[in-house]
Amino acid sequence: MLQFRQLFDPQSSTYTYLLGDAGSRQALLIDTVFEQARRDVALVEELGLKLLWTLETHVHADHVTGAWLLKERLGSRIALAAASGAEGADRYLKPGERLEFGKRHLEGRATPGHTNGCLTFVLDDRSMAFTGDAVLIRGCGRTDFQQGSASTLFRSVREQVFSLPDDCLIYPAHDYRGLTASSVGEEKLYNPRLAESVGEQDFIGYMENLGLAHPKQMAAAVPANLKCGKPAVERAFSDEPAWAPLTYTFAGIWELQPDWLEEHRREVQVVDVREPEEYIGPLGHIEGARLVPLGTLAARAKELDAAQPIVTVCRSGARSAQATVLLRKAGFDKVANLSGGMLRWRTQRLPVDGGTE
Ligand SMILES: N[C@@H](CCC(=O)N[C@@H](CS)C(=O)NCC(=O)O)C(=O)O
Ligand SMILES: [Fe+2]
Repeated sequence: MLQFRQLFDPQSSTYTYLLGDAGSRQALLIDTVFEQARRDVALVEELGLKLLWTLETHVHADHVTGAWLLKERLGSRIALAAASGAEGADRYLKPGERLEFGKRHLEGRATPGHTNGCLTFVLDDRSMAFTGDAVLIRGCGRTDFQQGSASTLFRSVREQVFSLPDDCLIYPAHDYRGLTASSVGEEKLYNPRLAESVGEQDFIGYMENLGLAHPKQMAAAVPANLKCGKPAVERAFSDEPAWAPLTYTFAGIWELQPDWLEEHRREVQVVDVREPEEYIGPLGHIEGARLVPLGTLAARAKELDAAQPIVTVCRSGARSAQATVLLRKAGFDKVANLSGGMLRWRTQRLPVDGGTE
C-alpha cells in the first residue's frame, strides 16, 4: 500500500508530495520548501515513516528547497537530475533511473524545457506522475529563463508525459489557483497550451507571449537551490526555541514532555486551563499551577509574565493546545503545551497537589 500526502506552501504556491511504502515505512518527499521543513519533519515522524530521499523535480526559481534541512534533521539523502547542475546532492539521476522506497519505486523521466534538469517522477504502476513544472494543471512551466526552451518542453511533454496512460494522475509542482491534480487524458484534451490539437509553433507563440514577471525570490532561490538548499551559515532550524526541548506537531503546536516540566517547574509559569472543579478534582493539579480556565484566558492573558516561558496544561492536552494558540496571538512567544495533559502526568506518576490516588 502507498501512503500519499499532498502538502502546500502558500507563499510560493508549491506542492510537496510525501510517498511512503506502508510495509517497510520507507518514504520520500518530492519538492520540499525550506520554510516548511519543520512541518514535513512533524508529518514524517507522526506517520512513523523513515525518510530515505528528498527529490527535486528541478532547480526551482521561486522558493528554496528544504532538502538540506531535512537531511540535517532526518538523515535523508538528496537526489535530483545529473543535468540540474546542482552541487551537494547524494545522488545524480540519469534519465530513466529508478528510485526505490520499500517495495515501491519512482522512475525519473527527463522532461527538460522549463529547465535543463527537469525530471518527471512516475510511480511504478503508472498511476501517478509528478511533473514538476513541465506540466501544470491546464498550463506548464515558463520557458523564459534558466535554460528554458519552448520547443524542448513541447517534445518532453508529448513524448514523456502524454505517452503515459490517460488515467495516470498528474501532480504538478505548483498551482496558482488551488487546483490539486489532473490526469494525462484530461491534459491531452484540455491543456490550452499543450493539448494534442495544439501544434508546436502554436505552443512556441503562446510561450513567447506569457508576459510574466520574474519570480520574486528568484535572485536568492536559484543560487541556494544550486547548493540543494544549504544556507551560507550552516545552522539547521536556527529559529528553534531554546528554552526547552520542544517538539513541533503537524497540527502546528509546540509541545513539551512531562518529565522535563517536572524537573524545571520553577523556571516556567504553568497555566492550568481547566475549569475550577477539575483543578480541585480527582486528577489534582501541578504544584504552583495558576488556574486560568480556557474561556477566560484571552481576557486574563495580561496577568501572565511575558518574560517567563509558559506551559499550558489541561486534562488531556487538547484545550491546552488551543491555549497556546490564544497566547501566541496575544503576543507571548515562549509558550508550549504539556503533551498528554494531567492524564499522562498521572500515568507517569509525577507529583500533584490535591487529587486522589
Ligand atoms: N509570482 C510567482 C511567479 C511564479 C512563476 O513564475 N512560476 C514559474 C514556475 S518556477 C512558472 O513557470 N509559472 C508558469 C505560469 O505561471 O504559467 C512568484 O513570484 O513566485
Ligand atoms: Fe520552476
